[in-house]
Amino acid sequence: MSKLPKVTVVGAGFVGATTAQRIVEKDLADVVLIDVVEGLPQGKALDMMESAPVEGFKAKVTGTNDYAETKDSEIVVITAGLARKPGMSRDDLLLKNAEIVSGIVTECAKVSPKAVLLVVTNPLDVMTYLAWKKSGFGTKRVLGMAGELDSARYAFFISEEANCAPIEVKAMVLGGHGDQMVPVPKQTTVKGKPITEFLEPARIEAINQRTRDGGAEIVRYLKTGSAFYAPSSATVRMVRAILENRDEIIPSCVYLNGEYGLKDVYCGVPAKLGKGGVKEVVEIPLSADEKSALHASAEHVRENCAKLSV
Ligand code: TXD
Repeated sequence: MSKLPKVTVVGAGFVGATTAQRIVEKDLADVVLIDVVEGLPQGKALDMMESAPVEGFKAKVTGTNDYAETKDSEIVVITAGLARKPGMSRDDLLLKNAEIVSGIVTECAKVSPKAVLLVVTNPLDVMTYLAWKKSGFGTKRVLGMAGELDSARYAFFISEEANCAPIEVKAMVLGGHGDQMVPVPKQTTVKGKPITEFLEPARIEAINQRTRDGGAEIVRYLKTGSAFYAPSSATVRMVRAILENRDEIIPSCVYLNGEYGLKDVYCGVPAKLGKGGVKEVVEIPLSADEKSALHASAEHVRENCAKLSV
């Protein structure tokens, strides 16, 4: 049997476990699923393995609470963290998740010094910046997942409006993963045709707003948790692009060093992903409004980063 690459998924909650499941079902890698809660990753991993005879995948998933087992991972996906609870401020979440992510990155960098870190935990852009700082890794090897999810949501809403298959839509959402994300209609097409050529501006703006509220719409339904099917799909697309050196251009949270006029901040823009993580930050033409919205979104990320002592 050929040897599969090794991917660690930290956090065996909804996003982490579903990410692990998608990776093994596609035979992309052997997965180590790790969590602080004893028994949780072990139980979920065993349950997934018991689906292998039915699903027919060959990849292995193992559950653990010990970072030694994550040694020499090619990619570490970080999904661990708290969701906001009643009475908690955003700053509480920021500080608590920063503590969790810091500890995880320190452990992972020790045992997998060559890994690519793919951050999923919220607040996404700030946690990605923190992971970069804590890891001591180069910027190309630390990135975050959000833009691909936001773009997938945008694409789905447009497919409903245009009455076409979701896969026929190519959508683009930039900026931080928050209320200030920036959908880019001119770069969003149905069967190659920009949506600006056949949808009314008011309809486009309504869909843009639904996209910005996409996460909240799911939370309103679920009440006790947030989205995980589409987030895990988006994460696994990035994992696959990196593992298979696909050079795919995927909206990703990456370090900006002058691109789009932004410096020393992590923010969502299209990036070419392949072996080693980010191969290139791709600059696409933006209108003046889109550019200033991107800057405002990045400024919000920067303000939150300043609240952390990194
Ligand atoms: O677009 C995006 N980036 C996102 C981000 C889309 C969806 C969800 N997004 C965020 O991912 C969400 O706001 C959370 O911050 C994370 C994880 O969401 P999930 O829905 O998976 O949360 P769960 O089900 O509560 O799982 C979190 C797990 C849980 O099992 C904890 O025990 C574990 O994280 N946890 C830890 N594992 C390892 N180490 C430490 N320190 C730790 N602390 C908690």
